[in-house]
This record gives sequence, C-alpha cells and structure tokens, in this order.
Amino acid sequence: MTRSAILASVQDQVISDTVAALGERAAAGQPVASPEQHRREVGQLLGLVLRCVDEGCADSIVAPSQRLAADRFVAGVDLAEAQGAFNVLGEMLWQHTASALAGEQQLEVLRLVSTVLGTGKDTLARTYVALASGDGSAPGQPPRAAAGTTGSHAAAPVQAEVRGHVGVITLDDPRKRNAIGARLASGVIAALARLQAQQVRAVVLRAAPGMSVWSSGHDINELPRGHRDPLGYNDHLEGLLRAIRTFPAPVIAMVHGSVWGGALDLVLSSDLVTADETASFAITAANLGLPYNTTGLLHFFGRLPINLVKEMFFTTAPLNAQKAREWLLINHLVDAADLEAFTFDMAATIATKSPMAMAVIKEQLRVLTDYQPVAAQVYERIQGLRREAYDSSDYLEGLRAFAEKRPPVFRGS
Ligand code: KGA
Repeated sequence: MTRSAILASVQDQVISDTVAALGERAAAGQPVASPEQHRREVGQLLGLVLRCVDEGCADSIVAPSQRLAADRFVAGVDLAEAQGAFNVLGEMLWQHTASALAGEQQLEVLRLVSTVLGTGKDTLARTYVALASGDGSAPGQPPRAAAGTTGSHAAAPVQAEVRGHVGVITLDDPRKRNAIGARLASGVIAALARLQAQQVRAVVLRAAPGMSVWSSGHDINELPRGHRDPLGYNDHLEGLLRAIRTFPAPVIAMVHGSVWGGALDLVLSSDLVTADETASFAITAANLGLPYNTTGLLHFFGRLPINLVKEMFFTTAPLNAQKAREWLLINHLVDAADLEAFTFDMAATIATKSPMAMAVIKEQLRVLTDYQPVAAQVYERIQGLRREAYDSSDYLEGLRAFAEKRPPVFRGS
C-alpha cells in the first residue's frame, strides 16, 4: 500500500479520535468549538494533509491555513486554540499509522506529516502576527494586542518590544510562575515572528521584573495523562525550542530567578545565557516520572559533560548560580543590580555586527550540534523504552502528586 493509501485507510478513526481529544481539552477547561464544528474542520484539515503527503510537499496547506487563520483571528480565537487541531491530528495520525508502516516508510511518513502540519501551524502564526501588526502600533513600540493573542482573552502571558535593534520578549504569567503552556509558547513564537519582521539583530528573553521564578517549565496541567508522548514533536514546548534555535539572530536568556524542567531546555536552546545570583537551574523530569525526549537530551548533551547531565537528571537538584557558572552553563554571572545593563550592552554590541554573518554562523552551529545520526531501529527502540515509561502508572503518579501538592511515591512500574 502507498503511504497516502495507508493514511486514508485510518481516516475515520483518526477524525473521531481527534474530535474526542479536542473535546477532552474542553473538559479540561480550554475554550473550544462544538464537536460538529471540530469534525468538519478536522476532516478538512486531514484532507489537506493527505493531499500534501500525496504531492510529497507542504505547499497545498499554506493558502487554506492563511484563510483559516484570518477567520479565526477575526472571530477572536486564541492562536494556541487555532493551532490545537494541528497538534492533536498529528498525534492521532501517528498513533493509528505507526504499526501499519515499516521502518523507512514510517520515518518518511512521520517526517512528511510533521512538515505539513508544522507548515500549517507556522502559517497560522505568521498570519496572526501579520494581522496583529495592523493594530496601529508604531514600529519599535510594544504591540497593543498581546503577542500571539487577539486581546479577547485573559491578560497576555508574553510581551514583546523593540529597543533600537534589540528585541525584548518578556514572560509575564506570575500566577503560574511562567509555566510554559500552549498560550505562552505561541505568544513567544508569535513575538519572535514579529521581531524577525522588524529585523531585530538580537533578542533578550526574560521574565517580568520582580518574578523570583524565571519559568516553572512545561505547564504540567497540559501534559498528556498517559498513552501519548508528553514531549512529542508537536508539543508546544518543542515548537518553542525550535523557534528559538532557528531564529536568525542571537537570543540571550537573561535569568533572574529559578528555572525548572523544560524551561532549562529553553535556556539551553538560547544562544547565550546571562544570570544573577538568584538564578538556579533544575531538570525535574524524574520527579514527574517523565521520560525526557531524545532531542531534549541532545540539547543538554551539547552543553554539558555527560556526567553533569546525568547528575542534573538523576538528582533533579537545583544548580545554584555559582555552580552553574563553574559548569559553564551560563556565559556571565553578574550582580542582580547590573544584570539588565550588562545584558542589554551585550545585545547592543551584537547588534552592531553583521546580521547576515550572524544568522549563517548560528544556523551552521545549530545544524552541526543537532547532527546525530541514529539508525531507524535504534530510534524505534528508544521510542519503545520511552513509551513504557509514559504509559506507566509512575508517570500518572508524578502528575497526580504535583496536582495534589505532595511528594510522589514511585513503584517502578
Ligand atoms: N505547571 C503548571 N502549573 C504550575 C507549574 C507548572 N510547571 N509550576 C507552578 N504551577 C502553579 C502551581 O500549581 C500553583 O497553582 C501556582 O503555579 C503557584 O505555584 O495557585 P495554584 O493553582 O495552586 P506555587 O508552587 O504555589 O509557587 P511557589 O511556591 O513560588 O513555587 C514555585 C515553584 C516553581 C518552585 C513550584 O511551583 C514548582 O516546583 N513547580 C514545578 C516545577 C517543575 O518541576 N517544573 C517541571 C515541569 O516539567 C517539565 O518542564 C518537563 C517537561 N520536565 O521536567 O521533563
């Protein structure tokens, strides 16, 4: 069977499961459309994906995604919600087709489906940004509407502004300690797209002034409750990390306060890190029973010696600022009073250098450090091991313990 015939053969099941999963999100309190609306939209979206897979490229999804984004934007739908169906559809397609596909074919289909859905999501984000840019804000001024939102929902968790040639993205959701949920992640991605359009030459990524937590990591309430990869390709945190890593100018993470879990991946995915003595860094996947993904492990492995990566993952203990400097996890440790001036001076210096050279050097380094050939069989084995962990009762216990504000009791099964 051809790859598109295999995808078409599971069409009905994929649509039903995607609609059901979107319904579950409604139960979890996220705003959604009616099931009939979802069924219609998911059907159309899947039709587009099948067409793109048939054609072997993602072009056919671009124009419909632009129209979809324009409709949703005008209707006041949040970008994260508009992108939700793309994420869930990708996971369902994968779940239903993985066993029907052989090794190489499996990788090829995964790559194509991810590219098509990723292009659709990027198009949505770009269209939202373009529409939001028409809000009358002067270039260089903070946008009136929140980056990545329409302004019709609760206070924006992300702000963006331009100072000279330097973009500033501020994570500003103190209530959840800047937990990285879909809304915050899309806000940063939209802000990056906007700053790129304004041709900034460096970006400073920071938490709102006064926060003692830089970010508490992945929004634990938005992690899947078992039987789905918690950090799959389409996860919003993963999309955010890719947006930072492929942004064509240096991104400096300016850290005041504590950094947890996936937020440390975000810091490591930034190009440079400045911090003050309040900074600390912990990777707490093992507190949640969460099997961290291979791409993420490579991000750590690319920055720290393997024994230090292991110490951080195995103990989950926060690394204080001094130790983080000794381990070269941060570029510069400065007094809290000087952190902003120091970081913005550095960004301003970077902004005087050739943006073209900078973009190409950053991209070369990304490609070289990301390059890690793994045989299909080895990759599938790793995925199988991870699946055992996220299908286990320990993972559910980790999530439950967080919700109940108690230490987890792990049984190893
Ligand atoms: N996701 C969702 N909600 C979170 C959150 C998170 N990561 N971190 C904090 N919150 C919520 C918390 O439930 C509480 O909600 C509110 O933010 C304030 O937190 O008010 P509510 O409804 O009860 P809290 O704990 O009262 O604030 P604090 O005393 O100032 O403590 C802050 C920290 C950050 C130390 C504490 O909240 C904490 O330990 N959070 C979890 C940190 C963590 O382990 N993150 C890792 C997430 O996993 C992750 O990123 C991955 C993918 N990973 O590790 O593999």
